[in-house]
Order: sequence, then C-alpha cells, then structure tokens
Amino acid sequence: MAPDEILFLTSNAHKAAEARSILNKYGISIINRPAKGTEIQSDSLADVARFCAQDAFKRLGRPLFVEDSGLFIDALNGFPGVYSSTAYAQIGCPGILRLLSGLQNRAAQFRCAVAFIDRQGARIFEAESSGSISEKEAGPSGFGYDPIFIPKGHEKTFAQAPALKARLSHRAKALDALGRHLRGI
Ligand code: ITT
Repeated sequence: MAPDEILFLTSNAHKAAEARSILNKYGISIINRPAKGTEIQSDSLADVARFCAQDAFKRLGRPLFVEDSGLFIDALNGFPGVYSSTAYAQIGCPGILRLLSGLQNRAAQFRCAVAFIDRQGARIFEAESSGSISEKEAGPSGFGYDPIFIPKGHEKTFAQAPALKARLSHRAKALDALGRHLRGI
C-alpha cells in the first residue's frame, strides 16, 4: 500500500516542483523539507542518495526520499558529475561552455539516483537523459544546467522546452519508476 504523502528532502525548490508534478500522476503528494542531511563524498550518486535517505529515516521515521543528480560531460571525463552543484555555484553555465570551447565532442548525460526509504528498507531508482551541450545558453525555464543541455534527437535546450524536460529528464524517469513501484504497477 503506497503512502499518499511522502517527504522529499531537498534544498532545491526546482527539484521539488518537478517531483511534485511527476508523482501527482500517481496520486502521491509530496511534502518538501529543505534539510537533506549528511551528504557523503562518493563517485556514486546512488551511494550518496542511499546514505542520505537512511540517515534521515533514522531521525524522522517516516517514508521519504532524497535525490542526487548531476551532469556528466564526456569530453571532461564526466565532470562536473557528482560535483555539479558546487561547479554550478563556482563557474555556472558560462564556465562549462568555456571548458568545452573548440571541442567537437559535446556529448553529455544528466543522471539521477532517487533513494526511497520506508520500514521495508531503501530502494534506489536510477535514470539518465542523454544529449549534448549547446554552443550557447538558451531558454528561460528550469534551473542549473538546463540552458545548455539539449536532449538527444532534439534541437532545443531543456530551458527552452520544459514540456520536453518533463517527459525526458533523468528526474522524470527515476520518479516515474518510484511512482510505479509505490503503486505496484
Ligand atoms: P539537494 O542536494 O538539496 O537535493 P542540490 O541542487 O544541491 O539540492 P544535488 O546535490 O543533487 O542537488 O546537485 C545536483 C546539481 O546538478 C544541481 O544543483 C544542478 O546544478 C545540476 N542538476 C541536476 N539536475 C538538473 C536538472 O534537471 N537541470 C539542470 N541542472 C541539474
């Protein structure tokens, strides 16, 4: 039996808004709390998310999930990857475009690991969205690296095409899997 209300621990209001609209399709409401808690250092998004979820469940004792995500750029050996949040604060989209200046290979993936936990234990849902880094920033919507990420097979960035992002994003795919799991479908 799925809980109708789940805590989502994130300090990122954009993540919370996206999660709310995705899980709404499954009749699941989200209560957003900003305190994600301890984040371990690891190369694995899944390990970071799992640790956070387990740590928070010990404190709060109710069904919850956390999500760890990042942008992995092939030509930069996966950078900014697990450092996406810090890299965004330090160099932002302009810095990433400068690092890729003159490079042909602009392939990149957004990846995400959602860790859901309840009394039965933790479950991890991982997903990715493939695409490429644009030549310049474009679009007003979304957050983070959305203005420079073009999903595979398309020409607009996530920030120019929010409906496309809602369908194709790493977060949409991982949270769809969580919604199906909770509803047993
Ligand atoms: P919480 O840890 O509190 O959830 P956060 O924003 O710090 O919030 P992460 O540690 O998972 O989240 O960092 C992921 C970063 O990757 C995020 O800050 C963005 O810079 C980037 N990112 C992740 N998903 C994104 C998306 O859908 N669109 C654009 N950028 C994204």
